[in-house]
Amino acid sequence: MLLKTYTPVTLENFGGLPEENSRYKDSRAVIFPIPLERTTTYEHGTRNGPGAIIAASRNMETWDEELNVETFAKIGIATLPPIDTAEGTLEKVLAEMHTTELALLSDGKFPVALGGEHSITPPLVSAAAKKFPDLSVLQIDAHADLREAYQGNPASHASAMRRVVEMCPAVQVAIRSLSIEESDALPGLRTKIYWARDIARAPLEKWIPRVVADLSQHVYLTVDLDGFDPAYMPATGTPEPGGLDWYQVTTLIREVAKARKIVAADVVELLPQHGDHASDFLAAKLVYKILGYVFCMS
Ligand SMILES: [Mn+2]
Repeated sequence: MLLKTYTPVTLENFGGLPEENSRYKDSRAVIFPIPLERTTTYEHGTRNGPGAIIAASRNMETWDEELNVETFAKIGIATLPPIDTAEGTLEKVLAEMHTTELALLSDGKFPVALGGEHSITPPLVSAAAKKFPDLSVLQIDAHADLREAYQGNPASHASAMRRVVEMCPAVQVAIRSLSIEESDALPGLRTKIYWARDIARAPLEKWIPRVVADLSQHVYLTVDLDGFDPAYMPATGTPEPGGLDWYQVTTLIREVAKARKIVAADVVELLPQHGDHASDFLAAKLVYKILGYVFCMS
């Protein structure tokens, strides 16, 4: 029985939302925290990403000044408890993610997975591809992540998009780092790359409509936060110079949401740093913006 004698602090949900706006049953969006960190190769700590995003989101203004909407009040945003990624084999954890994503989509929800490392994306995409056979994937990332395997592991973060393009076509935006092996493999892979060097200084109207045109009707969105320039987003494990800024990324997502149906998303690779709150807030606001663009533009 619930005590009624005091006002409880709300649970650690995204946005610090009241219970009536964060019930699973009534929410169209569901935050799915996945603190996976198994194959990280450089700086560690991305397991703390989901917690930092949710903590920042609880101090975020929930009125969207661009869309003139209180997004959460219109759609409801539920937050699942983080999935236990520390116990069991990587295969078991990936299978649980896949099953959960499939269940969320079957319930008609819009899942936003919070990473954690980029290895979470393939099992989520495979769930979305089961529901939406014409699915394509829009990836914003510094890294192509197209290695056949990395350090002997085909489920590595560095192979995430290789697994994805085995399932469905991809459009990769802001890419500026790949290996010779990936470069050689590119012509045979189902992917279109928008190199950071070609778009970072180009007018938005020169490239965003082309990205939209390359996507199918149903789109899975994966944002590796290192797609942003490290000046805006220093808190990642493998930062690369020469990335995109806030308005480039959000305008791209807005235009895709207008012309296509984004059916699920993930935001991955935040590596929270002591004293750097800006990165956590950027990630939190990006998640909220994605929901605004997907649900509140018409
Ligand atoms: Mn990356």
